[in-house]
Amino acid sequence: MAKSTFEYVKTFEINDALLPNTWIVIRIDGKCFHKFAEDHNFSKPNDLRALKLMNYSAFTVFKEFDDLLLAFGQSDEYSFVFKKHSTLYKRRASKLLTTVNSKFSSSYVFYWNKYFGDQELKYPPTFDGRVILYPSEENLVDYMKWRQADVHINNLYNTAFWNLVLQGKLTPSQAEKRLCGTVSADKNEILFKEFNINYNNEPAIFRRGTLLIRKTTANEKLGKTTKVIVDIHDDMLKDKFWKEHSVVLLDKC
Ligand code: DGT
Ligand code: MG
Ligand code: MG
Ligand code: MG
Ligand code: MG
Repeated sequence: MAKSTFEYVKTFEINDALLPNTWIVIRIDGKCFHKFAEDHNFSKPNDLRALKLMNYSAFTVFKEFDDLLLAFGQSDEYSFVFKKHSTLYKRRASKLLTTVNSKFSSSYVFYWNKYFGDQELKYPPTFDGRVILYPSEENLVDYMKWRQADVHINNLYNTAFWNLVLQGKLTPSQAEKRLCGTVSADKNEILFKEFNINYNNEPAIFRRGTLLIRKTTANEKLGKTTKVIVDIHDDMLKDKFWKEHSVVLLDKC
């Protein structure tokens, strides 16, 4: 077909192909989820329905793209890591980011009722997104550790804070003052001494977030191996974890 005289406008499009040979991380995060959580009666400090909906939405994304190595979620955010040699969408940043975000966001709405039952979804949620490239294994592992350390810091604080408010009957500002300047050990002690809570016994999904990976399992009936997506809540801050999982997680196979 002959080109139209208008077609030159296509040359205005920017080439946003990402650097080859680097791990592509896409992180999405709920917009104003402080308010969204209030508006939808999320329980405090953690709402299991909300976490499970995030995980299922991420699973929906993970299932769609074989080039996804792993995904990690906590609170209102999810990180998706593509294999370093992925050529999906010619590594175009906007195409990757918008497709992942769109699939995740629509899944969050589509599966809302599956997890929230009678709790009405009052308005469409928004997620922002960004793309980050990591050139070395060390950088990628540190990224994962950074996000998991964030879960730990926030969850320990929030668990102490909401126990002080809900069980301890402090006002939010009194609880804030009480926790001001405390280190992890202090918060653990408050939880243990005042509320009889051993923080280490809190559910791992709250303390560590959720990691989605592909696990190879032997299917004896079919006589072959199949890959299934599993969610785990392991401690990624320990180097042992990376030694055990490096083949799968860093795509060394
Ligand atoms: P942003 O991301 O800058 O638009 O603002 P936010 O408000 O989304 O802030 P962000 O992403 O730093 O923090 C996540 C918020 O989501 C946090 O303020 C509390 C809320 N949130 C997430 N998960 C839960 C939950 O399970 N229960 C409750 N009550 N709130 C949650
Ligand atoms: Mg934010
Ligand atoms: Mg947010
Ligand atoms: Mg967030
Ligand atoms: Mg099209």
